Amino acid sequence: MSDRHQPQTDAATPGVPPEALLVTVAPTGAETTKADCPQLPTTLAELVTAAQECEAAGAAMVHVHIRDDDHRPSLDAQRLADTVAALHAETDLVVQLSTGGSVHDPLDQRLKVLDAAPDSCSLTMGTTNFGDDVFSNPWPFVCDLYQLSQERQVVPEFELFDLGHVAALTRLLKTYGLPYGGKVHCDFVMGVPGGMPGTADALVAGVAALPPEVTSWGATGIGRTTLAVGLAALSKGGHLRVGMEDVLTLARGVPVDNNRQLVERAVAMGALAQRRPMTTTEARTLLGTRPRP
Ligand code: KMH
Ligand code: ZN
Repeated sequence: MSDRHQPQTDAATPGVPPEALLVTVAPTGAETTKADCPQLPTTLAELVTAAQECEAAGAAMVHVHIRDDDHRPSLDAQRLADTVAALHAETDLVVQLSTGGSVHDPLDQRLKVLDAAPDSCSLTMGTTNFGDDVFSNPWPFVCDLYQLSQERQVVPEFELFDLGHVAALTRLLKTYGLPYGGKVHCDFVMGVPGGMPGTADALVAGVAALPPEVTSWGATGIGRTTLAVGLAALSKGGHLRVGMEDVLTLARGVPVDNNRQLVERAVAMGALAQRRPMTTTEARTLLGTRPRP
């Protein structure tokens, strides 16, 4: 079999051994309410505590959505800047701000997220039906956000909700070149109602279609697809994202109490696959982020 479409994994990144597993935690998200899930970390203090616990459990990156004083999703510039500063002060995690926001956030505000100078930002590669809503990512917006990330030296994590998003990533890299730092990391976000299913078959198809510029990839399965996607990602040599943004139960009828539980489970799954949690230093090398402030 030709390796033309084999993903280049961490083995290709000097300083990051192949057994190192990047565990990203997405502790909050934008779509679950505090009323529905009081244990969701929505205040800055709760977020920092969750991040510290997850770092101790083996996470190396945090994917961040913030909330306002009423626990509603927010893209407030000062809050975002304060959040990045607090996470840098209190943890060594790679801080990735969501530019996806909530399904209701306007595109111009989502571009301004980069003003908070995170290490990394999410960058979704196309519009997706998202349950009963639409997660809007028109091509011109994707291009604007990508070029802004290059200018601001923020490393994007390309979010792939569908196979078409992989083709869009190929087109983006061809048109605008490599991200700041020269590495290309993407994350398959699977099992969203409207996106690709959270199955091993879908992951295999997505990985096979990745452009050769990709240097690392991870996956997350929404809801009950979390285990199937996580196990499939490990068996394909990928990395893992977990967290209460993506799943709120540990098993049918068993609620997640905190994000640390999900990171611990990801680390345990990785251990079965003879992978060990990546250090934050290795994660910065893998992703090509700026040196820590
Ligand atoms: N809240 C979803 C509509 C991202 O963070 O970039 C989008 C999302 C993706 O969570
Ligand atoms: Zn998100």
